[in-house]
Order: sequence, then C-alpha cells, then structure tokens
Amino acid sequence: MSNDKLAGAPQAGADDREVHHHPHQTAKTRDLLENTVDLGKVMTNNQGLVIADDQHSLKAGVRGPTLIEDFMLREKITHFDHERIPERVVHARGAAAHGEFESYEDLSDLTMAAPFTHAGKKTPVFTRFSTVAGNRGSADTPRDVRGFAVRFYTEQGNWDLVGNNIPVFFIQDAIKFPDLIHAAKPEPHIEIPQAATAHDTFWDFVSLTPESAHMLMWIMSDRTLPRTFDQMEGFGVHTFRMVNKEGAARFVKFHWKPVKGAHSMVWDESQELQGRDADFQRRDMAESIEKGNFLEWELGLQIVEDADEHKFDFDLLDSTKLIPEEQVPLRIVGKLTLNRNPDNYFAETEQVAFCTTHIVPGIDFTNDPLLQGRNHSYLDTQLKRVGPNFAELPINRPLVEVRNNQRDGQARTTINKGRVSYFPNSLGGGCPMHDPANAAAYKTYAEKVDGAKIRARSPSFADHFSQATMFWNSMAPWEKQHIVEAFSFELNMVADEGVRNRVMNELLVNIADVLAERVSDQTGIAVKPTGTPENPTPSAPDPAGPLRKKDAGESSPALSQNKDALILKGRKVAILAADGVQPGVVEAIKAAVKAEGGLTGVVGEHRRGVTATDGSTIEVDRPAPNAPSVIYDAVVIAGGVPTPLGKPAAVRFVAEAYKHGKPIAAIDGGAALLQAADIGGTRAGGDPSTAMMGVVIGPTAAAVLPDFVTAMHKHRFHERAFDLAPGAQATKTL
Ligand code: HDD
Repeated sequence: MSNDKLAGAPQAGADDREVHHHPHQTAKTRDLLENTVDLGKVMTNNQGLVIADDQHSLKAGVRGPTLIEDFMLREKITHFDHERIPERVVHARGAAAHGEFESYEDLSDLTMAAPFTHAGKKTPVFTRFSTVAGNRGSADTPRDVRGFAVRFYTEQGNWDLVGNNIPVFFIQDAIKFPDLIHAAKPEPHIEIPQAATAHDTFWDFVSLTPESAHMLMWIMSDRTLPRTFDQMEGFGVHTFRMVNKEGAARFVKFHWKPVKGAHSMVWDESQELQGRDADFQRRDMAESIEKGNFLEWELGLQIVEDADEHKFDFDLLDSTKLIPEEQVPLRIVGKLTLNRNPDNYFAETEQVAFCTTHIVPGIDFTNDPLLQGRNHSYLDTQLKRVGPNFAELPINRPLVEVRNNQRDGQARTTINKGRVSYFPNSLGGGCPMHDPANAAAYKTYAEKVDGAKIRARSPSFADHFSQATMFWNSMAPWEKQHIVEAFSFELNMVADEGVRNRVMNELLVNIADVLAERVSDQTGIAVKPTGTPENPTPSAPDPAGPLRKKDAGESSPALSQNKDALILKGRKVAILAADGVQPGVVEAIKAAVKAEGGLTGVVGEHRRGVTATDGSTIEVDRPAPNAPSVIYDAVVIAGGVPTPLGKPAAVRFVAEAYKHGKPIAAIDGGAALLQAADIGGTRAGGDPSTAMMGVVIGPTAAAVLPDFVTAMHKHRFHERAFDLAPGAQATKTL
C-alpha cells in the first residue's frame, strides 16, 4: 500500500465502505433519485422523506396545540436529546488534529514497528491534547497536566501512544488512580473548583502519598502552563519495550520535543486567558494549521539495553521516575507534523478512542504497574463512552481491514455476510483464520515471569524524593520562584491546617530546605516535624522522610525551560497604533516579524482604522477592547498622538504585557505609553532610551526592530517580576 493511500485513509467521510453505502442503492436507483429529488441540496429526515417545512411544527390551527402525530418534530427533537455521549472521566476537554509521522531512519535493528521501517517512512497520525481535570466545557489554560495522545495508523494496525506533557506520574500503581482523580476533581458535594486543583482534597491525598512528590514539582512548575500545544514536550511516561525481528528487546522511553522549543506562560496570564479566551490553545492550533504554520515535534528515544535494566538508582518500571537525558541521551528518530484540522469535532475528536493496549509488532509493555493497570481501563472506558462498536467509526478504524468473528452489539454498521461467525470452522473455508506463522502477526515478547502472588510495592520504588530534589536543583532562579509562588498559591487555598502542615513538613522539607522556607514565608505554614507535641498532625503511613537525599546535588539541565526560543514561527506580535503614527512604521514592524515567521495584529482604537501623518489609513485587526494582551506574545507600540490608543485600555495592555515578561518595543511617541504604564527606565527616572529587560525604546522602527527580534528569542523576561538580580531593572540586557 502506498503512503499516499495511507495518508488518506483515516479521513472521516472519505470512505463510504459499509457506513454510507446502502445495500439497495444501485446506480439506477441513484439516477432515479437524482431526477426526482435534488439530492445535493434538499433536507430529508432520517427516514429519507424530503422535508417541506423545517421551521413550523404541526399544529391544530396556527395558534392551536402541537399535534403528537408530528413525527418530523419528534424525530428532530428526540435526536437532539440524545446528542451527547458521556464525556471522558478524565481528559474530557481536548482538541485534536491530523498529521503524519516521518521516520528519519531505518530503526529495524531496534523494532519491527511499521513507522520506523525506513528513512522517509510516513505514517498518518491523529493527535489529541487535553487537560485532565476540567469538564469538556472548561477552559484551555488552567494549571493542569496536558494529555498528549498520538495515534499512528500503521499498516500493522493502530498504535496509540497515550502520553502526557510531563514525563512522570503521581502514583506508582494504577490501583490508586480512582482515588487520585476523586481527590483532584471538584469536591463532590459542591462540584468546586472546576478545572483546578486548588483544594483540600487534592492536597490531602498527595500529602498522604509521598510518591507524588516528584510529579508535584512538575505540576507546580510552569510545565502545567504551556503557552501553546506546540511549545510543550510530550512523553510516553512509562518504560516500554522495542522488539526487533530477531526477538531481541530493549527498554525505551518516548519523548516528543517541540521544534519551537518548550515555553510556558505565567500563572496570572493563564488565569486571565481563561476568561479572555477560554479556547486559546485549541484556537492557536486550529488557526496555525489553517495558516500553514503546522505544529511539529521530533520524536526522541531513550534506549536502555536489556542488560542495563538495573544499572540506575531508580527502577525503570516506576512511573514516578525519569531517566535523566544526561544519563541516557535522546536519539532523535523522526518528526511529527500536525497539518489538518478535523472536519467534525464530535465524529473525530470526541469519538476517538485511544487505548494503551493498542500496540503493534515491535512495541511491547513492561511490568510497570501503572501501565499494566491502564491497560484495563481504556478499552473499558471506550465501551462505556462510545459503545461496543467504537472500532468501526471512521476515526477509530485501522487501515487494515478488520476480519474476525466479533458480531452485533449496539449500532453495528458492518454487514457481515454468511453463516460462519466462529473459529475454527470448515464451512467458511477456515476463514478468517489466525496465523501463527505470519511475520506480521502480533506476538507478545516472551519475557520470563516468575513470582509469588503478592500485593506489595517493590523496595526499588521507595525513593520518592531524590528526583523531586533533582528537578528543583535543575531550575533557573525564575523557575524556582514560579514554583514557590505556585505552591504558595495552592496551599493558601487549602483551609485544613493538617493538610497544609503535612505538605510542608512531609513533602517540601524532604525536597529542598530553601523551597520549604520560601513557601513557609509566603503561607505562614511553620516548618516543624509532624507527629510531635509541637505539631501533632498525623504523618503519612507510607515511608516519607527517611528515604530522602535532602538537597542532594544532582541536577539535569534538560529539565529546565530557561532556554531561548529556537524559532519565532507563529508568535503573535501586537502592533499598537493610533492616529498620528509615522507612515511606514507599521509596515516595517510587520516585515521584521514576518521575516522571522511571526504573525502580527494591528490593535487600534476602532475597527475603522488608524490615520498616519501622511493621511494614509492603516487597517486595524482588533479594536483595543477586543484585544487582550494575553493573546499576544510581544508588543510593539508603533506611535501616534497623544498616546497610542489614548485610553486606559492601552495602559493596561502594556502594563500587563510587561508584568507577564513579554518583549516590548516603543517607537517614537510610543515611549509615552510606557511612561503612563510606569515601565522601565522611566520608572527609575532614568534615560527612556535605555533598552532594558526586553524593553526596547527608540526613535524609529529601524532603530528598535533588531533588538526587539533578539528580545523575542528570549521568549520572556521573567526576572522583571521580582528582584532576583539586585538592580535588575537597570540591567541592560540587549
Ligand atoms: Fe489515562 C484518558 C494519559 C494514567 C485511565 N489518559 C487519558 C488521556 C490521556 C491519558 C492523554 C486522554 C486520551 C484522549 O485524548 O482521548 N493516563 C495518561 C497518562 C497516564 C495515565 C500519561 C500515566 C502515565 N489513565 C491513567 C491510569 C488510568 C487511566 C493509571 C486508570 C487506571 N485515562 C484513563 C481512562 C481515560 C484516560 C479512564 C479517560 C477517557 C479515556 O481514557 O479515553 O481510561
């Protein structure tokens, strides 16, 4: 089968195999229909009747009661009543896109998996991003883990890599998952809070579950505030196996590395976005794809030889641990590109049914108890959510034609023929038959297993703090500051004294003293051991404190997001302009940003445009009241009199962009707006032309744009928000 053919296959509606084909429709009857009814245009009901009037129900007299015999009304309303399926019990809010995965090399020495058979091999994919806690109608940007689920439609069958944007998880054993989610979701008596975890139950659970310490560091970091989907990393989380044709297996961890680099927003910004544009991330993805700014990640593998399974100071089967990239470097093996929006949200994004058990020859599980438990959950949830025939839906259908003896069930669409629906059979010529000798057949890796039945955790899973400390050690000062602020915010939301106490004295103190002290400063929670007369809070039953390596020196630079933006593709720059702007300035800004692959939007007072000093009109993309700063990545004040926009909205816009660390440039009279917003050198009474902390001020576009572009590559200037470096405000960074 050619790749082109594969690429077209999962398209909804493109395939009219059993789903749309009518068993009685022939070319002749279709002709007949075309002649009597204009099939392309008219509306029919589900029975096939052409509808005469879809606007008025059938009544006894124009003002009379509606008649129960109105089957048209009843059909329409009844179908509407049944439009919803249960939303996902977790990861309910999501957005997805189609695309392809291209392998850079032939990996057949490692795996038989079809996506890696040769360099240039393309496999169609469907990828869904999600938040975990919020309901389907919640917002895109709460502090939450993001799901990162990739389905590969391979010629061996569907392979679902159902990962997250964080490489570790809260718990080590799936038996705790329902409790974790009950604790994290809104409190059951009042269904509060929506799409957030700032409440007593979550912190109660994690404070009693010290294995969550490492994950807590990740979720309290900016990783849970990704700026866009394509600026976040993705991880398969578990250690999987790759198996080659000879049956040799190696351990593997999967990483998705965003081509744009991994960058986040700040907490204040993410909160504001929830109100200003609840669809910010899904909109960004859909619009980027429409504009041809496709979303791209490279796939990295961490391969561990079978013989090296026990060479780490953690267990590869423990999902609360990662393998530092410095210990096992990533091998970059291919690229994921998302390049096509779904045609229909419900048919594709809502009904896609990922299963961790969807693996293909060449990929296998390990005994990670979290993965093993997940493997029960996904099929089960799809049966409940979408139904027993979920695999027949266009988005879920594998490329391979499905042939087996599974039959019937609700909403079955396949019309299986003949009398044979069992195996073995002779009446059907033995078909469909299983085929042990077939090289394409899925065979489980023959791992040797031997053990007494036991409910226990392996002692090799017992160190809950070393990697949490390593994460802390790996952060830049501003990242540490954000973590302190996040813990402080969350713990300040917790009312129960005992819970606050346990988080501080059984988790934070075991991660890093300075973290505990700084959170203590911001929350007033005393640092003193639990279970003592001074602090009678009962301690967690599980081993906590003694297993730490407090303030150990290990760090992993790969974990920090303190890195420049690799490319500026798709970054949105607001150009604030007002009447009296110099001619050519807006065009020059647009050209400079476009040259870097960025996008611009002109923000003016009204939709009617802005008049330059030469009388020309500059088109406005968004009027100021409709243009919150949080939807842009940077801002250039193009000038104009008296101050651009001349309204408090403009002052708020730049003050907020400044607070959120965004690059700012002011040209000509634009500097007055900075002054009004109390920004930069003007605050210190210094020279307003000084370029500082990503604020670039100058008389002309040509003078400021090169420095502004350099500033954009820094992504954000977080140090502005707090005095990390003494005198930081006056530091010239450009
Ligand atoms: Fe899960 C959905 C990721 C642990 C049970 N999970 C779901 C989705 C993602 C993840 C991305 C959304 C898929 C989509 O877009 O449709 N889940 C993870 C990761 C985990 C994890 C990375 C840990 C490493 N999950 C996990 C456990 C269990 C589940 C331990 C149960 C024992 N997850 C589910 C589920 C969901 C789900 C109930 C809800 C909706 C769905 O499956 O389709 O089966």
